[in-house]
Amino acid sequence: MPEAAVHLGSGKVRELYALGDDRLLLVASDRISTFDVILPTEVPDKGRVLTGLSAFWFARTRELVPNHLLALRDDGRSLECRRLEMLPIECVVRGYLAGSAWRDYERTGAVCGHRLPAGLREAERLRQPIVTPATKAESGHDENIDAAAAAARVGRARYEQAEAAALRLYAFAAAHAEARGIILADTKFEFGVDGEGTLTLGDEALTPDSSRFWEADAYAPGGPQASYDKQFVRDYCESLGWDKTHPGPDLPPAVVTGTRARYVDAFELLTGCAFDAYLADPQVVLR
Ligand code: Q0N
Repeated sequence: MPEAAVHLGSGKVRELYALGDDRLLLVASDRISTFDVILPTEVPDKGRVLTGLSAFWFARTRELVPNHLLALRDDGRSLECRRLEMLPIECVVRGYLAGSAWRDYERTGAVCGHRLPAGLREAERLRQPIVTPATKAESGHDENIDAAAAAARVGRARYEQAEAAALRLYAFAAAHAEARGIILADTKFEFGVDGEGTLTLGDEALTPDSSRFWEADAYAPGGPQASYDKQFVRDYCESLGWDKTHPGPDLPPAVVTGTRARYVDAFELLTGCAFDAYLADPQVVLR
């Protein structure tokens, strides 16, 4: 008899279940957040797009960095994973100066201890990608920390190993995306350690919820960039003058349809698979 999945917790858009003692099930919903608020309207198939993308990247980077993926379920939105001991840090890799990194740079000229050249503009490409660790806040916002603070949390050798793994993953994925017209501006990785002590990539990876994707053709440094996936939602919310506190606004059908189409576009460009083919048989992204 198959063992029951025991619900362990909810993220903003994902659910986590235990499958026995040593496996987990990560289930991605169709919920969408903007300005850190979950909206009342879902985007159909968003969870399948994110799960398919994660599975695609896990399959293609397993020789670069071991990861927790065991199986992609046929519902297209659930990943069976190896249970790890997660490190209490996030590793963000940034190839471009956006978000909190831009704000920190403007204020201090540095990001998480990386001193950057003077005169950079918002969204400018960095000469070398940097790793900017952060603490995982239980509630509220993650806090940027420097490499020394990250090393104090996980040990210096482990941090250096995670930093190097994160840079390898970013270099591979950013080159793949750039060749397909998408800029991978930055992305967040979460690593754990398996029973043998091997550093292992966990969580979701290289999805629009854990990354900034920009359309290469529209890239114009010197200000904020349109988000490949969520820009219709942000523009609509801004047009309402909503104060960005809970609860967020309902989305009109045209915004939902347009946003779903953007997620599907990103999926098809990055994986090279038709999304209909993924719905018919999710395993297509693993081949
Ligand atoms: C784990 N989180 C934070 C689901 C993801 N392979 C693993 N082994 C042990 N623990 C975890 C994983 C993974 N992945 C990761 N929590 C537990 C991210 N969550 C947030 C909620 O949705």
